[in-house]
Amino acid sequence: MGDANMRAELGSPGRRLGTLARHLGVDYSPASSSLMASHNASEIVTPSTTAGSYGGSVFANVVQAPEDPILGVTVAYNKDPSPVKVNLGVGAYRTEEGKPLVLNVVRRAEQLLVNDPSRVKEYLPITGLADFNKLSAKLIFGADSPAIQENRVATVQCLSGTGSLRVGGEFLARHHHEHTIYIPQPTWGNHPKVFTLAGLSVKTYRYYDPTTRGLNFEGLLEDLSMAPHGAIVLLHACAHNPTGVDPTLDQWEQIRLLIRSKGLLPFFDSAYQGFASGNLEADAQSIRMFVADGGECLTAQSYAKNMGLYGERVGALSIVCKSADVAVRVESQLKLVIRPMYSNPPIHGASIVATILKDRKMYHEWTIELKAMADRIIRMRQQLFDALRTRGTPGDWSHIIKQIGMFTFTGLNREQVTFMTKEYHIYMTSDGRISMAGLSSKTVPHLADAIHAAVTRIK
Ligand code: KET
Repeated sequence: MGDANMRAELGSPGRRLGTLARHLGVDYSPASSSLMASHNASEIVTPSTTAGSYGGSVFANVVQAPEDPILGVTVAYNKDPSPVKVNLGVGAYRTEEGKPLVLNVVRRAEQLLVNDPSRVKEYLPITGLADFNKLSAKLIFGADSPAIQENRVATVQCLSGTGSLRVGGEFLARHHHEHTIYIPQPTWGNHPKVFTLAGLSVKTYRYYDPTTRGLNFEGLLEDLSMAPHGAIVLLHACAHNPTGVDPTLDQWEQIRLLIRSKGLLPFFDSAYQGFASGNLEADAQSIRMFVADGGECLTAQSYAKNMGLYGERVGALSIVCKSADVAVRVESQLKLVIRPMYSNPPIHGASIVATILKDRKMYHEWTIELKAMADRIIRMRQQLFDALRTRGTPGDWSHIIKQIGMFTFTGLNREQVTFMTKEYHIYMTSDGRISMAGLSSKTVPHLADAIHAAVTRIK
């Protein structure tokens, strides 16, 4: 392929930056040397002039980028010397003692792996560990899924949920006729960045209604019904982040009918399977409804939360196709996306997952540990709700017990959050989201005091 063709195929970096800048509402012109950044767009796109003169660094004009809105909360937390500090920013599970948890079944799988002398450190294929891919598809689509039986699913191991979304986004930018992706408003903060840099054009659909603290179902249907034919729709499979608000099964069915009748392409982000209800099958229901109708969809799976494999970066992208021969060709193109990006994925985490998923006893043990994590989060919801009621904190806090998954979208505003961090050393994202998984019975009273003070002192 000639250089010009290659550029045309990939889309120029300038065009991608331009698209990202437009999406984020900044004035970017590749001809000029600076980017007039508003809010936080500069963190990813700011090109800067280089010093170029002898002695000075060629990077002298590189500007300091802001911290990530979610991972930056942990950076600030780590710098705080206070003994009462609590990190409710990142969605990472903690025990009642406030410690990170490695599941027993994960430890056991790792022991088996290190004790097996036949295991080597060779490169995996570009698509990753074959066993892992098959088992991941089964986990999300169901063991008896016709799509799997008919070999219509192309699955590739990727770098956790984020990497799966990015590879899927890049594949769509190259091979799908419609480059617009609709994401919910609000959504996980990394979604717009991942998809814009993948070469897609990001638009939003209404999702959350702050007045009811529930789903804006009318708005959602209206916005998706206006989307152009073929547009991609990003859906959170369960435990919507940050709102904790999921459609009911009836509402999912209506969303499915609309998506299929308009010829839209669903792209599921499944980062919390098992974390919403404690049940892996129930949390995959939305996706399975779409696969059951024989239509196409994409799914990005993460094992960060449900197996506690955060730093191992284990995930999978599955593309459900109409026929086996399409799936073979799709997989061949996914390899062309992955090879120049990171060549092939890491072996360790995927081997842990495959070991657990293929052994009936270990699988069972995992479901029990997973349920225990989900149940502890649900207990934290009840305890926080009770603590606010006891304090007579003004407002209706029932959404704390109604919302689903790792997070509570509290409704606290930016000033109240800043106050809680400054006065109570409670770290959370500025949109008022708290990670219930970071809370324990010991820290609930402290958080309730902070919320009470914030809402009574700051309107
Ligand atoms: N999708 C959603 C909806 C999501 O919340 C996360 C992570 C991911 C994908 C990516 O996870 P990965 O570790 O790449 O498998 N969310 C938490 C962590 C983060 O922001 O990276 C969070 O929202 O706190």
